[in-house]
Formats: sequence, structure tokens, C-alpha cells
Amino acid sequence: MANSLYDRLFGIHAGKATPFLHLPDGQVLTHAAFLDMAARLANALMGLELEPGDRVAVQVEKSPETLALYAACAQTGLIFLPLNTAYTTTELQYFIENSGAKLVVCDTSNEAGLTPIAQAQNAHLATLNADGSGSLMRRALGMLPAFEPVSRSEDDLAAFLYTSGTTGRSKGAMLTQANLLSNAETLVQEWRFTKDDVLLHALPIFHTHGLFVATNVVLASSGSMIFLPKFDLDNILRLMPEATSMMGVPTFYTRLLGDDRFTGDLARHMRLFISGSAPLLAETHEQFVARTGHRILERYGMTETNMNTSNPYDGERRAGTVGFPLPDVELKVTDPETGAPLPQGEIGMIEVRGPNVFKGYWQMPEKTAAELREDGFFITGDLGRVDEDGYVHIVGRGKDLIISGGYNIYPKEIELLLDDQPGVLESAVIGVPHPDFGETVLGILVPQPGQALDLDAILARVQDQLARFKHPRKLIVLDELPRNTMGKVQKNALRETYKDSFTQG
Ligand code: MCA
Ligand code: AMP
Repeated sequence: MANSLYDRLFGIHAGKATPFLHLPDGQVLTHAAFLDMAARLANALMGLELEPGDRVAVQVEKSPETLALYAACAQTGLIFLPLNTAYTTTELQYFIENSGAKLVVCDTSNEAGLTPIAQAQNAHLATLNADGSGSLMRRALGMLPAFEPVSRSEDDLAAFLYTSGTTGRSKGAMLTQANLLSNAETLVQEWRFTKDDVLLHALPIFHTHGLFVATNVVLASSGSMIFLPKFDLDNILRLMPEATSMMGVPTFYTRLLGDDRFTGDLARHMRLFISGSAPLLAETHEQFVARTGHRILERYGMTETNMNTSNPYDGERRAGTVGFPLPDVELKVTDPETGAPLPQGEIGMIEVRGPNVFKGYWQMPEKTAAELREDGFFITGDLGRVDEDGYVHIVGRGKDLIISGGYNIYPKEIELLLDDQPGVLESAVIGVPHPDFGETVLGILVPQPGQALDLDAILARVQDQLARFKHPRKLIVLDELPRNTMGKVQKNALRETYKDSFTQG
């Protein structure tokens, strides 16, 4: 029985005592031990009478067990739905309800808050903590360490990742086995990953970058990874001598450069540094070359498409560009109004097509139709151009989006909440430059006539509802918002006015 995702990422390692995860305390988990854990989990999942295609919503800390749960979902044909650990109960409720999850896996500390939400839709709830404790592993440990993978076609769904939208409502991006596999195998080739690679893995595993890029590339190449719970500079510096490669968001690289202990000597043996999820400033790229001699390889992707472009492994890695379309990925630049292709060199909407492009948004046919053309091209919302040598440059965003430390934040979601606060007439949320996170969130409030705003109380209410990384780092009160003649808020003008809010003084 075929199950390509399981077979090609996990099954290939059956019975191998080769290292897969190097843990920060020095322990090593072999491929075989990892697969045993995954099979026990697969048996535990099937014991809950879940059916292939059911969604498993997972909000847990990064751990080997969490990765094994991903493998177990592949093995059982369940759809893995990882969720940012920063999400509040209010945010989680939406994802659980919208996806119709049949199983919710959470940290014990969130069990009380999520139980009524799971119960309301007859979903099971199990706990899994950072140290591997909790009801899920307790159940799994009583199971056999063998499980025959459920047969799945490559067109079957393997994962949902929620991505916010300009309307403020998150959409579940449906990713197939083929989406994940094709991209992983392409990236192994493009970036020359082999069984000898040891990837320094400090990214979260609830997003594309840490899970479908970093983890899948390591699995598909039979390499191993130094599996860190989070980005911690001391750990990164301590463990870099044992690694061959690292993937990170630009904040990883600016933080490394900000520390004098990060020397050329420490990095010299490394084979490859990769950056993505947010623009890497050309200045950061150049500083990195000056310090280490390494040119960071920048690539460009999205939740809906996995990776689209990459700078070359051999050949010039050009700062400020995201390189060339990957093999199998077609990329064109179109007129944002008409969709007509633009002449080479002109700036327009980036559209992509290929085996990496998702199947659509879960139960949102209109949103799918608005972004995914019938001919298979996905309208990315990113504005860019292709230069005379074929390098893709991302020059801006057609979508109202803030990227803070690699996390996407949709202003609309925060504006809707701010508008609801007592005394607030309207609000505008913008991204402004931030030395550590690249961009951060600034909220601008207009009070109702004659009202004084209690900013502390407003912030406190926002904090209850929204994940920490989405919180406005500053609130500013204005009498009115700048608007154009059509009445549209001029966010560009606001971004210009407040651009130095976090970078100076
Ligand atoms: C943490 N905080 C943040 C962020 N992360 N605030 C804004 N933006 C963030 N990204 C909060 C913390 O809760 C904390 O709150 C305060 O900011 C400072 O925390 P700190 O300890 O400095 O943060 P950290 O834990 O070191 O995290 C920063 C980080 C992390 C290492 C940059 O956010 C991270 O790992 N980012 C990677 C995100 C990622 O994987 N993106 C890929 C998406 P307090 O003030 O209360 O202490 S996939 C994608 O985009 C596409 C597909 C692609 O192309 O890859
Ligand atoms: P997400 O939908 O959370 O996966 O975020 C995808 C978005 O991140 C893209 O549409 C881009 O706007 C941005 N992005 C990813 N990689 C890069 C990059 N290397 N340079 C600039 N923007 C990037």
C-alpha cells in the first residue's frame, strides 16, 4: 500500500540506527527510535477511531514527540494542523472550529481552556508537554512500535496551515502530500543536502519554514539536526561547531552579528546558511560576508506554496534578491489590476505555479478563486520584478501585512479589535522598522469626539485576545487618519511619519 509522504520521508529510515535528532542535553535520537515513537503514536491515534482526512489540531511545544506526531499523522493519513504556541484560547477556538478538528492536542496548562471548545464539536482532547509527558504519550507508550501506513495518494491532503487574510479572518491552506514532497526533494537537490549534514534547527515547527523546509529537507536527505526548543544565542554559539548548516529568519542573522562571540572562526567550517520568511537586508548579507566569508543563501516562499525561489548554491548569491524560480516552479510578474504579464524588468504582482502550490483554502471557495487562478497560478500578494539576469527581487507587498521576526501579522485583525474598544472611533495598524524583528506593530487610534482613551486598558484587552507577537508595541492617538481623495486611509503616509519610532532614540 502506498503512502508516498510517509514512505519517502520516514519509511526510508526504517530500522536504521543512524542519528536523526541531536538534543541540547547531548542525547541522540536515532531514526529507528524516532520511527518507533511515531508508530506507537499512530496506533494511539487509530485507537481514537479517527479516519484518514480528519484534522488533528496541535498546539504544543517543540519536542521530538511533536515531530513524531507529525510522522504519525502522515502514517495514518490524518491531516496535521500545527498551531503557533503563542496563540490565545480565543484564537485557537477559531482554528479548531473552522477546521472541524477531530482531535486537539495541547499542553496540559491549556487543557482546561480548550476542553469546552473540543467538547462542543465532539473532538477528542489529548495533552502533550514539552518534556513528552501528558495523556497522548501515556497512551502511545502502551502501543506496539509498528504500524502499517494507511494508503494515501499524493493528491491527498497532508497538512493545514492557517494563514491570516486581509479581511482579518484566517484561512486554512490545504497542502497535499505532493506539495510537501516535491518541494522537499527539490530543496535537497538545490541546496545539496546529504546524509552528512547536521542542520542547526532553532525555528519553531508550527510553520512552513521549520517543518516543511528544515525538517522535511533533513528527513529527505537522511541527514540529522541539532534540535533546539527555540532560538537561544548561547545555545546556537555553543552548538554551531557541531553543525554543517543552519536555516533561519533574518532576526537569527542580525542577532548573531550583534554578538562578538560570533566570529569567522566559529562559522568557517559551516557549509551553508539559509535565510527566508522575511526580507534579509542587503546590509545584513554584506556584514555576514565580512564577518564569516559566507554568503547567506536567501530564498522566498509562502505558506500556500512552500518555497518558490532560491539563490543558487553554486553561482552568485545576490544580496537583496531571492534568486531564481526553483525547478518546476513557473514565476511571472503581472499587472495587479488586469493580471496580464508585464515585460521583463517591470514591477508587478508575483504569480507562481507548480507542484508546490496548495490545493486551496479549506471551505472558502471564494477566497480560493480570488487567489488561485483556474490555470494554476497563485497570486502571491508580493510585488516584485525579475532583473536582466533572472534574479527575482521582492520590492513590496500588495497585501497589508506586517512580518515581525518571521511571523506574519495582518493589521486588519488588530484593527477590528482596536475599533471595538471603548472610546475608539477608528484605528490603523502599520508595520514600522524594528532593529531586531525587522518590522513591528504600531497602532494608531482616533478617539470618538470628546473621549479620552485609556491606552493601558486598551492594550490589556488586546493582550487577552491576541498572541504576544501581534501586540502593538506602541499606541499613538491622532485626531484623524490621513486619507486620500477616495477616503482610503493612507498607510504609506503613516509608515513614513512613524518610520523611526523604534530605530532611533
Ligand atoms: C517573540 N516575540 C515576538 C516575536 N517572537 N514579538 C514580535 N515578533 C516576533 N517574531 C515576543 C516574545 O513573546 C517576547 O515578549 C518578546 O517578543 C521578546 O522575545 P524574545 O525572547 O526576544 O523572542 P524570541 O523567543 O527570541 O523569538 C524571536 C524569534 C522568534 C527567534 C525571532 O520569533 C522566531 O523563532 N521566529 C521565527 C518565525 C518563523 O519560523 N517564521 C516562519 C514562518 P515579551 O516582551 O512579553 O517578553 S513560515 C514563512 O514565513 C514562509 C513560508 C517562509 O518563507 O518561510
Ligand atoms: P507566510 O504566508 O506566513 O508563509 O509568509 C509568506 C510571506 O513572507 C511572503 O508572501 C513574503 O511576503 C514573505 N517572504 C518570505 N520569504 C521572503 C524573502 N526571502 N524576502 C521577502 N519576503 C519574504
